[in-house]
Amino acid sequence: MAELAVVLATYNEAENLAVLVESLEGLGEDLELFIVDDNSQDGTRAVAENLSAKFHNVNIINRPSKLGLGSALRTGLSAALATNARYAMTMDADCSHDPADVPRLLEAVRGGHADMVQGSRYIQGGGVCRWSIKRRWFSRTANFLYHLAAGGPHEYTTNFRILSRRAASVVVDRARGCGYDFVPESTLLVMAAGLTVEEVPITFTGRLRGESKLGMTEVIKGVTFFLVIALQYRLQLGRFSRSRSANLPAPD
Ligand SMILES: Nc1nc2c(ncn2[C@@H]2O[C@H](COP(=O)(O)OP(=O)(O)O)[C@@H](O)[C@H]2O)c(=O)[nH]1
Ligand SMILES: [Mg+2]
Repeated sequence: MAELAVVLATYNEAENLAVLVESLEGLGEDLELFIVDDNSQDGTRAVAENLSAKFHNVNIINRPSKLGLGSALRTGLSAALATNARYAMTMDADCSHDPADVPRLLEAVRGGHADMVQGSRYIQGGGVCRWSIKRRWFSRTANFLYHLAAGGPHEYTTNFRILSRRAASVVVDRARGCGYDFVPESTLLVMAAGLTVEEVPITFTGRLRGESKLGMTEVIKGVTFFLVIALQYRLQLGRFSRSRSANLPAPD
């Protein structure tokens, strides 16, 4: 059983995946990797198979079609929980998240003060590179609205995070979002379950190669969906958190 199960959702990441996996393997941490690929058309699957042949801890979950980032992360987190790994991590597979930051996130979660430790761009010491002004503006505005609506952390849209087993179970059991909306929703679910979220500053470097799959429809859908569940969360916090937290698995 590895200490940390890493979930990498991939859709057309053939040019980025090997760079990322080689860096993760070079960290010297105790990892088990799960690549969840949605029938990418650019040869990602072949890259993943080569990596799996090279590294015994690389597992591949092939899905028939593009079912959405959230759906892929949920599938990967379920597989991570099934391994009995102590923690589960998600990160983008396009090299936007620096593997060199993983030990800092891991150190923070090992400290035991939080059930979810996330790499945040929008706290002191964090930042963003290689992003257009427009993309920065969207991201900042969405996070400002999310923070205003739900309180909690300064960032809700980071997919670079480590979850304890009980936080991962909460997310797998309760999240409804299948696309990018899954990311802020899961932060909210972890908070609603009465679990603590800690933020560690990261510099987000933007994708190495290829195109972003985040479209405007996803952005609008994501913001609307979040604001609705944030309101629900605000209105029903007591009921929502207490009735559900009774079913939580025991702490690690
Ligand atoms: N399996 C799977 N992965 C996805 C899907 N959509 C996005 N991804 C992956 O999710 C991560 C973030 O996507 P990206 O396009 O970089 O979004 P951005 O960073 O917000 O621009 C990348 O690793 C993508 O390959 C999907 O429908 N299925
Ligand atoms: Mg990206």
